[in-house]
Amino acid sequence: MMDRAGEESPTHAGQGIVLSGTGGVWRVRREEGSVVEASLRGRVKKSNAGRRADGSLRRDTIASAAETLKLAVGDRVLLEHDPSSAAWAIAEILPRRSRLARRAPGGGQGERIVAANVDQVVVVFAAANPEPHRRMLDRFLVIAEANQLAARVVVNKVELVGGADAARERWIDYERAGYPVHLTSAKRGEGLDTLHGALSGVVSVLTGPSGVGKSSLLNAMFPGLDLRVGEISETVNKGRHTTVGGYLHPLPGDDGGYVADTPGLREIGMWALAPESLDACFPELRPYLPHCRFADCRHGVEPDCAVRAAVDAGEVSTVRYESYVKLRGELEQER
Ligand SMILES: Nc1nc2c(ncn2[C@@H]2O[C@H](COP(=O)(O)OP(=O)(O)OP(=O)(O)O)[C@@H](O)[C@H]2O)c(=O)[nH]1
Ligand SMILES: [Mg+2]
Ligand SMILES: [Zn+2]
Repeated sequence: MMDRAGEESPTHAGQGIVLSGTGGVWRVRREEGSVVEASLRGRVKKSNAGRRADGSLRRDTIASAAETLKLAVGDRVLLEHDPSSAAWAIAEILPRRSRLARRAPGGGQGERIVAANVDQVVVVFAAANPEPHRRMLDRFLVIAEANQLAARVVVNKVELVGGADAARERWIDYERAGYPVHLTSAKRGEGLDTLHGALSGVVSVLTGPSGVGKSSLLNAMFPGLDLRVGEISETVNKGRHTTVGGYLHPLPGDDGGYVADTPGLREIGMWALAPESLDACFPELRPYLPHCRFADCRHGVEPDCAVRAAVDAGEVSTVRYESYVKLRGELEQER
């Protein structure tokens, strides 16, 4: 496009989805499938850079540096292309339909957005090597619930504990709580068809501790992704993550399917989740909540607690209930 001075000006170049980036250059997948590197238009590095000499605000600084940090993988953006410099720019971030956020590392206040426009969270653990950590699984599920995202559980490496049937009983609490549970072996190629089906056509965040086989599962289901797989002895013992940074992968041969393979999240905070909101983050407790004697029941020592009664009657898993009590205590301490 030519403007009056005969110079080419940036043209609108459709929508894209952010695949990766760290604040400077973002890799954006355009609608027809090509991937371009784009900068956020008008990104300002200094706080006073947004004003002209006469003091008026420059239009191109609407996106401030702080907003830049909020751009996340999965964001849908409007692109511009400058034909003279061949540069791509992100002109606008489209409204998000959902997001997965967690607290910033190091216990800071700022929330960190792991991914935007997410349909579901897939929490991956290993049946063994590394040993599964149930309390950590419960935390991942609470984070999904607190973000109002559907969640499913994958238990990988089942061949190490005698196969899927032998492993199933240990995870029955999660099925009873309403979460789909996939028992898989990336190594043996077991349970992958159903999981593949669950990932098709939607945006998923795959998360879980380091070394459980997240990248291995994705490689096994989607040949062509070629994700890096780490040696367990290295990654687990030294605490190094094989997967670096968040990255959204378009699923090969699957139109509309994306998976964010996030590095094993070490610090999983609850980002100031109000203690009373924890109730609703345990789906199996929901039917009992209206029946406690006190509306603000903490389901601990209170009399006539319907939740405790359900635990005593074997209707709610004792282990999950204990997780609830522990997390509730932590949230109340943070307050
Ligand atoms: N026995 C067995 N080993 C597996 C299986 N899946 C993966 N592994 C091994 O587990 C180790 C870790 O696998 P990765 O796929 O790198 O694990 P990850 O979850 O992506 O780890 P991070 O990227 O560090 O978060 C590798 O040595 C894999 O070969 C499985 O089904 N059975
Ligand atoms: Mg990985
Ligand atoms: Zn109660």
